[in-house]
Amino acid sequence: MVSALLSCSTVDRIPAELRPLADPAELRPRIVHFGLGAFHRAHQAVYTEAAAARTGQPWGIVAVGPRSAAPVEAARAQDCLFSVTDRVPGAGRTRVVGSVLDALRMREDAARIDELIASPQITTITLTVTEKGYTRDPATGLLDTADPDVAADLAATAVSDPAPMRTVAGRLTASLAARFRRCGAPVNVVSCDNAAGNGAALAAVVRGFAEASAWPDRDALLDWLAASAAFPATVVDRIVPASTGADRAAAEKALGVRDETAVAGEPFRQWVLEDRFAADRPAWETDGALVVPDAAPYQLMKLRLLNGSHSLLAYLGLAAGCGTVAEAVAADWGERAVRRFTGEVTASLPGGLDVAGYVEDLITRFANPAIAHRLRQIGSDGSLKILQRWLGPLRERGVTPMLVLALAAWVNATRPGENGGQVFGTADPAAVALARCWQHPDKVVTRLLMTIGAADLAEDRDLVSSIQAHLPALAAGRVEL
Ligand code: CS2
Repeated sequence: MVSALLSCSTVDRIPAELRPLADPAELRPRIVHFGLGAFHRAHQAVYTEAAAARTGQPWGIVAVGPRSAAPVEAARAQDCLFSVTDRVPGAGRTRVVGSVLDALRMREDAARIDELIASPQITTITLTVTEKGYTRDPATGLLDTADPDVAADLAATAVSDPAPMRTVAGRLTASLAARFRRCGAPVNVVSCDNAAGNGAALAAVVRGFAEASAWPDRDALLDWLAASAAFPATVVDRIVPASTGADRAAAEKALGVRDETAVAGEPFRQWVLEDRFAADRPAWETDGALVVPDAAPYQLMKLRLLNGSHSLLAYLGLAAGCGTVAEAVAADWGERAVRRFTGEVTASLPGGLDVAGYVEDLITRFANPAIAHRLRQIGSDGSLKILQRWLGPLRERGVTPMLVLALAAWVNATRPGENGGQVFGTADPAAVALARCWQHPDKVVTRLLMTIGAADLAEDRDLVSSIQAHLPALAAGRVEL
């Protein structure tokens, strides 16, 4: 028999202790979130629900799906209720989260998003749109006005009744402009993506869009943004692989109702936020978030150690035929690779951090056998991720052996595969340009580095030849440390 779908009308069928901490009927839309993925559900939605339950304040989220309709429709079919399972070896704990109140499509529901963001009842906007969602020029880190979608959105600002925006930069800035015009109330705009200086990066993208827009009031808008919109830096951390049928089946077993939007992740979670807010926000710290004067040391540690090692394991592991992070870290080279890599990268981190403890925890987290985190997922969008994860330490502290091996492993994974894709099935917004670099195998390293906006490194002959030297072994599936 097919069980009923999780929704407000079936939630009382699930065991009482697995029901939402805060009753969605008591919550109000006060946050707009861009990016309706598994990570948001298992991270900010969990913290926000706990903060609402602990303080009695009605913090609810309206989540916006920037691209495909499917996640939005799946969420709405369940009144946006979803379950989160904490995965530990041999056990798991599932419960339903009720902080997401509605889900909208960025293009089709543009008017509603505008209306929400323009209203003073929304005080906070959060984002998990991944690196590519920022539409930045990799070489400058600023808004890529040459991107065809950004250019189309900018052109739309000249029209009095603009077509719905295609990019998050366009929608967010246009909705902030509506807020400025209609109520002018201060607002927090909180990037929750993996990038160094993510708050400042997002602020630059929004300002860049406003500056390049055709809005007659853009100068006043820029002044308002500077005075009334806060863009704190944050560090978000929780390993949450893309959900699978097995995750949904496990959720159904625990709940007794079907949850097509179930997510599962490791029990560990962390959220560090720079204490830079212009308006009300949930008391996320009641659920363990850290609100600190300077998030940069935490950001660098997480990006360079955790995400840096993740990408390293992804490209080495894919070359060696591994499927998941747990498999890669268990390979005879896996743990050694993480230890050497983090050992080298530590020199690029600020002092006073417990790096040794962090690395030990990292190895345990990566090895969690209850989490099947696909290397193909982590290896996707590498042209953007490695800029954040590897190139900072390389530029600041110089070339080290593991950074060279890491880059070689990424180069190896950009090889064109069958059906126009990449050889290991990873996806990348620059896949076509990366594949083109392989038309000249003797120059491939230089061309790839140029393509990702790292012209300075492409000119470093020693670096290029050291990377090149690793390629035959990697192409043959050997990881040589
Ligand atoms: C991963 C991250 O997919 C990836 O590139 O490195 O999603 C990672 O799992 C999270 O940042 C952990 O907090």
